[in-house]
Amino acid sequence: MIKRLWARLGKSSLQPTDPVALENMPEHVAIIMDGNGRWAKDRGLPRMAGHHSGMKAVKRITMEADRLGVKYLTLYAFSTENWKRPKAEVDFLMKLPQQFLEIELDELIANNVQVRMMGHKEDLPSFTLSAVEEAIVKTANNTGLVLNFALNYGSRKEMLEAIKSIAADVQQERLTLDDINENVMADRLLTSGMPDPDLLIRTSGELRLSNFMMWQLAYSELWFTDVYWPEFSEKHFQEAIMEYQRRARRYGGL
Ligand code: V0D
Repeated sequence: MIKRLWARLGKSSLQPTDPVALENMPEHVAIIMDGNGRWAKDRGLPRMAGHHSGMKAVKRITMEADRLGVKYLTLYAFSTENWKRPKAEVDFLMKLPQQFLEIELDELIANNVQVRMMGHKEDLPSFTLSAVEEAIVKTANNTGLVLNFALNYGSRKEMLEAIKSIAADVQQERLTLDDINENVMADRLLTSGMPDPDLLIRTSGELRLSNFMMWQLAYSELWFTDVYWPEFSEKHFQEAIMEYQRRARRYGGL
């Protein structure tokens, strides 16, 4: 007997006969949370209102991922390129982790969620980093969903650092050229110890990776929607997962 979770019927293409099959869940879902600024602009609101509304979607999708049994949820919150935005916007964004955690950390703990961060810590303001690190420490012994925030993250930088660390080991004769393989590389990426994403979701209609997890997404299913991130609902998340479950995953084999 196959256990199925029936999606509520809404305005999407979801049909009442389309179930999310709980036995074929993606283990790791990664999301590019795009369209917060555009969502605000369409409503005549400042971009910051879009970012704030996007935070509510983070909460919503985290809870839904947990409920469905997803093990890892990686969210692209701030890229290494986002520093080019106006200073006022960057300043606002850097306050969001603390704001989010003040409101949500207790419930995340109650739900056994593990908060993690992937990115380059050096350039982050100390109040941002300390809020995130406090959440990481407080949830380190939890065993449920891993909620991994990509914060000041860039895939090229991540790969360059991995390559430099391998080169240093070769130079110091701790490794030879023949020792270098995909596992050696994967172990030095910020996702070391995590499985690769099974599914990438990008909202707001852009069809690019934008320097996000380029090594790890090599075999992932990609799912794009025009929906802006602040409007991304549990129903849209289920839709993405159902599409993932429908696709034959062949890993380039036969
Ligand atoms: C703005 C949409 C949660 C994307 C979501 C600093 C853009 C809302 C966090 C967060 C952001 C990060 C780490 C953490 C807890 C929460 C967050 C940023 C932007 C960039 F430990 N939302 N959120 N961080 N936005």
